[in-house]
Amino acid sequence: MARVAKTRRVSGTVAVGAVLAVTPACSSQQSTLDPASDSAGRIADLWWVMLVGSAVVFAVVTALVLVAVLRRRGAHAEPGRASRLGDPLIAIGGVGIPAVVLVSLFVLTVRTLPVTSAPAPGATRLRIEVTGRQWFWEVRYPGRNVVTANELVIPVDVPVEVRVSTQDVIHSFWVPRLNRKIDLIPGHASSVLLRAEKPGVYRGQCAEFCGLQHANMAFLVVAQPPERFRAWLARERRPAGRPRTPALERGRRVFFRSACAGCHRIAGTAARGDAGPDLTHLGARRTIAAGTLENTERDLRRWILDPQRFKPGSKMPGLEVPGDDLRALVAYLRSLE
Ligand code: HEC
Ligand SMILES: [Cu+2]
Repeated sequence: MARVAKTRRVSGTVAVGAVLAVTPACSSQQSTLDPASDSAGRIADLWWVMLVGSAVVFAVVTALVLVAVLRRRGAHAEPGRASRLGDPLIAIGGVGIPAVVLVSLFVLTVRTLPVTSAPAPGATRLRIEVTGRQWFWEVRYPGRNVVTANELVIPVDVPVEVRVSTQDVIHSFWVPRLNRKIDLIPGHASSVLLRAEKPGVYRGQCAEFCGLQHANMAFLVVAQPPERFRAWLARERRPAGRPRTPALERGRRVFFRSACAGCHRIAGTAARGDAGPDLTHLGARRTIAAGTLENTERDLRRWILDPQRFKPGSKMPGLEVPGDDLRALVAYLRSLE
């Protein structure tokens, strides 16, 4: 007896453990099941309705199959008897119920669509322009002279229009906790609405295969209280200042000597390259290379020496920068806040 009880308790613990192990995955930085906006909430609701509905349909069909198998056992079926459309069971189960299910899903979907669709032009006070590139996201705040990459900072509880376009192939902009996906189609601008209900960091991801490094084309949406957002915007508008120490000055010189300036822009300096992300405020970002690495001294060094190791096929070549120069270069980049 005691033994049985113990086994039950153990299997109960295993079941609870399994549920707990799965739950964090549903409340992560990037889960459609942990919505943080009205639009994403409605999408999640629709998903739950579909999940529960399909579970019920699956259970009923399985039960009917079992009944059919068990009832037929031993008896000889009369061929052709049960398959006429006039048979009420066929009419209800094969036509009536599917029609009700499909029409309900259609109505629910059509009612969810408007909540997730783009804002009317001019309906929001803030617009952000995002350009997809193989394999990073260029982010601009038009009229505010702010350019950054792979990180959108937005004010909490304010509707923001994200206008997307692409410079090369098709990409898709998707922040699962905030709204639907929106495709980036060459030669065509589209929009999606973001409105975060609470401050936080929401991870996004390219959701349309766009080449070798598609999987390493992530980004973050950082939602902040309005006054912090305004302070961020004010900092981002400022061009880079002059290096404050000789070590940083050395880093700046290494930057210009090592071909970096040909591909990267640092506002306030002669670096006006456009092949890679704008580095004017690199130090203020959380990640580098579209979420592939942390924005730390160690990862910056590893990235500059061998980008191809982390993102094979990336448009940034590996560059040989000797140890001391590299240290100065990384310190200079980190000072760009
Ligand atoms: C041929 C063009 C090219 C050159 C030269 C180049 N880069 Fe890059 N760089 C890129 C591209 C493209 C990316 C984006 C890679 C990606 O995420 O796929 C990038 C990304 C970066 C990033 C990450 C930025 C971010 O916000 O994600 C840093 C930092 C960087 N480069 C620094 C440098 C430095 C320092 C040098 C010079 C030693 C340099 N780059 C030279 C093209 C270049
Ligand atoms: Cu992609």
